[in-house]
Amino acid sequence: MLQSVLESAGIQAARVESEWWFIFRVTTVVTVIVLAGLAVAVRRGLRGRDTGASEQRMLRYIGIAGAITVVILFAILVRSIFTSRALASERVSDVMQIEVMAYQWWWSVEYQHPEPEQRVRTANELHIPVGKTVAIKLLASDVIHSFWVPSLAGKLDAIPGHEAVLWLRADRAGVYRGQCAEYCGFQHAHMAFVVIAEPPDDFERWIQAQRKTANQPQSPIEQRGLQLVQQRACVMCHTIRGTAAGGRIAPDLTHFATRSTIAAGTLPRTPEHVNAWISDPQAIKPGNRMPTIALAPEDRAAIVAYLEQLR
Ligand code: HEC
Ligand SMILES: [Cu+2]
Repeated sequence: MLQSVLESAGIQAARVESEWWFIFRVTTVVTVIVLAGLAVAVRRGLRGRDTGASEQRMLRYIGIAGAITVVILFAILVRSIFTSRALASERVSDVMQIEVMAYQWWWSVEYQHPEPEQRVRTANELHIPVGKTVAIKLLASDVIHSFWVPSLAGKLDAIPGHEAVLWLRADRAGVYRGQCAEYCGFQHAHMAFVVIAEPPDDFERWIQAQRKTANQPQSPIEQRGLQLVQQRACVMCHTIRGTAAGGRIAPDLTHFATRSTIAAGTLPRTPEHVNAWISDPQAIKPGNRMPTIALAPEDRAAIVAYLEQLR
């Protein structure tokens, strides 16, 4: 799993990386020259040798150094402007639209489609086809967050009441980790996500599967799990398409068991972790917006069995 500006896997990220290397090289050279100058001055000073320079010559040196500094800063500015323009030029007309809504402290992901029933909603995990430009429409429901997948694109703030768009393209298949990059409260550090870039065929298969309504539970324990989910408060916050659960303020669970983590990258999705989460979400991610709901252990086990077959 990649999460580094210096391991770019797409055209936008490659431009940011090349900008990073430019600034790094220039500032390294400047640092070396300044330190060398300092060393020379210190040696001369220790030997008690006068520089022999008149005040006028000193002023001239300072003037020259100042001018070089301005030129270097200007060069960095000009290059940054060209990088920004190049990033803007990657905007093509044939894009895939994904709406991402940031919540304290997780991400809701919705694949747009002209027909509402073809839209797909998931959480904390984006699948994208390799080589296709994706326009991510970024929204925030509460406070300011920032969407950042270092290997694929630069950061973009998600601001309540404001719609921002981030363009990215993955040129290599892989799993790229992202993270909220704007302090947004207590669990800001547990607000991660993954972007899975896969060949277009795999992506197509994935999205077709996600469009389906939730699997019908088969075994008695799974059926009991569904019953419990529909009777308890879960339905007020979570959606499971094809059931009575239609809440919109928590991660969509329709295909919950296809995801690799729970609670925005906090834990891998294993039955044990899901059980622990439902038993006491506040112990795992203190302050998060899911309340602890009292459930008998066998009821909890039934809910976990049901959730784990939501493939
Ligand atoms: C008041 C709203 C609310 C209720 C009620 C609620 N949840 Fe949640 N649930 C959330 C929120 C919000 C999250 C995301 C927390 C986070 O990651 O910060 C969540 C996360 C989860 C997750 C992890 C999902 C993922 O993909 O990360 C599972 C599983 C889950 N809830 C199951 C349940 C079950 C089962 C019930 C009923 C017993 C329930 N929830 C009741 C709000 C709620
Ligand atoms: Cu955040």
